Amino acid sequence: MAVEKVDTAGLTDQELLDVYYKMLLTRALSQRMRVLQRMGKGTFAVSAEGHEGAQVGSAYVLRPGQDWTVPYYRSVGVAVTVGMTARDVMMAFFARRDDISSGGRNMPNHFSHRELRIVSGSAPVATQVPHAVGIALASKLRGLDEVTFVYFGDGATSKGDTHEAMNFAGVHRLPVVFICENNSYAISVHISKQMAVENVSIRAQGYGFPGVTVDGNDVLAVYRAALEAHQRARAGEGPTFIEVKTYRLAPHSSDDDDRRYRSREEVEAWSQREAIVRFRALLQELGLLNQEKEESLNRRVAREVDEATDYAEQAPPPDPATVFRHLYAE
Ligand SMILES: Cc1ncc(C[n+]2csc(CCOP(=O)(O)OP(=O)(O)O)c2C)c(N)n1
Repeated sequence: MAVEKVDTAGLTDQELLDVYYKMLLTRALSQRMRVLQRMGKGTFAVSAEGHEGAQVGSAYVLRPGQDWTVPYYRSVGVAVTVGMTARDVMMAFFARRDDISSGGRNMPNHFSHRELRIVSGSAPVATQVPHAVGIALASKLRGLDEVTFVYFGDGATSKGDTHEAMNFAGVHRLPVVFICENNSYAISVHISKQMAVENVSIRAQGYGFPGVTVDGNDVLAVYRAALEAHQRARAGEGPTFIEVKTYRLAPHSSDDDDRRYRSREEVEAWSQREAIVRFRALLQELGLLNQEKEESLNRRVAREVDEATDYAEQAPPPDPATVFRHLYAE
């Protein structure tokens, strides 16, 4: 039965289902890469499991090809929301010649796409944050209607890069939105050892712009906060810092064993209230999702991930003769 009073943040029924589909695709791609890495078919995997609400909810605001997206290694959901395909993600995972992000040169999950204006980060944590601010400065100097969204984790806020970038963005009132996916851990280091504040968003005050904290497991709350920040940036009102509180359900990466520092009870408790579970319940309540629709969405996602995996697995690797390309002048 349809429910009238739920605030769906102005999204149409079709858009709500599209958000859900992108969350499912993010989950399935993340899981597949983890499994493939364990099978020895890939070098490294970073999962977005648990971060789907934070990533899809915020990136859904972006205008692909117009706004700039500066993701980090966990941003599978950001990449697919802005328009990268399952195939694009898998081609990078298998480090293939025709990988759109780097031609198989960079690590997996260093998303990059020229037409979609997704800008690759480097592996050192937080280096993408000043890059994003530089892009926003260029947009402002050119008088263009462009907004930059930059993504990073709570651990990245301990880096000087983040503070310098936020300060510069505040001084120049740049059209940039800082999105911090706070999952309480920087690999094994708990947030209580990173900061003495309850909400990292409070730090935005020190740089002269608003900081908000939202529940990252409520995808529509994230969308609303991102929309407001996007509108502020477009109106010339400067940056916003959005802290999205969430939890990663998988280890930090394929090189991590999270059983060493998190209890299974903690992981289980968060998995009960994670964004996909909550959004599914809401869509059911709204009468938009029944068992049949859910199964058909799951089949679509599985097909896409299977097809992308097969395609990328069979695609050729880069030609070894090009190994020095982009490193030295040729
Ligand atoms: C400068 C630097 N130091 C350390 C690392 C190793 N490293 C990679 S990710 C990471 C943790 C980052 O945690 P956070 O920013 O909270 O993001 P999360 O992975 O939890 O989403 C660390 C220490 C690195 N890549 N760069």
